[in-house]
Amino acid sequence: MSFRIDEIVLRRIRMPLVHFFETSFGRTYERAMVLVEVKCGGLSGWGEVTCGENPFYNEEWTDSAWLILKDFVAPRVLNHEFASADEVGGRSAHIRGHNMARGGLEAACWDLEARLNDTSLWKQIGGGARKEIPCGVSIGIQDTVPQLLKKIETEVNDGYQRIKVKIKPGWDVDVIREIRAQFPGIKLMADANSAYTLADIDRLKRLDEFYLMMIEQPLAHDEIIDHVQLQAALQTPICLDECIRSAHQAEQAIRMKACGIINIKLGRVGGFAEAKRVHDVAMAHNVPVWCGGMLEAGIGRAHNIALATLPNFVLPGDVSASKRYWKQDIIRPAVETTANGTIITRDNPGFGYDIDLDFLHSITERWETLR
Ligand code: OSB
Ligand code: MG
Repeated sequence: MSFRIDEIVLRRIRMPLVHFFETSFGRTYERAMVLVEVKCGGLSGWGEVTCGENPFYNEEWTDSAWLILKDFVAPRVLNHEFASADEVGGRSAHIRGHNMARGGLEAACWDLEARLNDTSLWKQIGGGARKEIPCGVSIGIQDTVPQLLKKIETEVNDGYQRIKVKIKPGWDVDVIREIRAQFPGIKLMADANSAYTLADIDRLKRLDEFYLMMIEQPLAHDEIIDHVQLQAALQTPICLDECIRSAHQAEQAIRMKACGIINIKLGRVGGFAEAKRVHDVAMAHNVPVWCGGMLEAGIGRAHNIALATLPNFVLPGDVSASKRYWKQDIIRPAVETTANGTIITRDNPGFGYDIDLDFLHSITERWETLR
């Protein structure tokens, strides 16, 4: 259904994590996020900008996203007639980078369009290949190996279908060996967030011994070609995360054999339209995909659930229960998993959950209405 955005509300919220999250690029204790509300007539669509608080995962951070949206994206989309949400990304495609800021607004428009059609977001994007999403967890670097083993045990007992651990030089081969000794049968993978170079090729080859499902983004965030060389030397499939910001890059990486698996993050590729194109390219080449996470609050989490109903999301993703991240989430009910490590999709309009507006107000530090 066509629509015109007459108002955009940006909100900056702050939420402490129940446990710090550490990757090769740093430790996060608290998230600061921008929420995007797009209004049309009496209805609102909601999106969440998924970037970090600092430009270490990619070039974006919370406050850059605010400025990009306010100064460069909002003026291009306000009062513009859209035939469908599919067209929204194109209005800001001339912006270099900043996909997560652009994607937060784009995703809000898909939610709005679903609500205008009185349908669920997963139907609106053409998903629905499964009613239950297979879930994995991403476990950060811990202070000690016993602490990590304890966390893995908790998540395995909760039913999660695969365990991902973060690695970096000095927290890799020996740690994975200890995990495998205690959990020989679990589906296990490692995510390096670009912490290695080709000079580490021998060290990375030692990981082959532990039959990991995949190793995620071992080399530089913008380096597809080096991954080709590494993949040729490894038995373990490489999964690209940071490197894949568009369907074009996905096609190149697959054609060059830089990876065997792709992690799709809604924000990293600039929204649902491009995420679907990445999904389609991978599927056409028999490359499985899974849904990545960025420590999302409820709105981003619900969007990821919708995305993961597309047919080629055949591997467990980093989409897990709200309570692993938050004492209280901004949506009701909170996202929960089944004993089998799945999330059951909801049929309610839009992203399918209610926003706890009172709680949202209490954690909003700044808001601005754009017309
Ligand atoms: O590389 O997948 C990543 C979190 C922040 C930044 C990058 C990544 C991650 C995660 C966490 O792995 C996934 C999640 O639980 O949301
Ligand atoms: Mg990753």
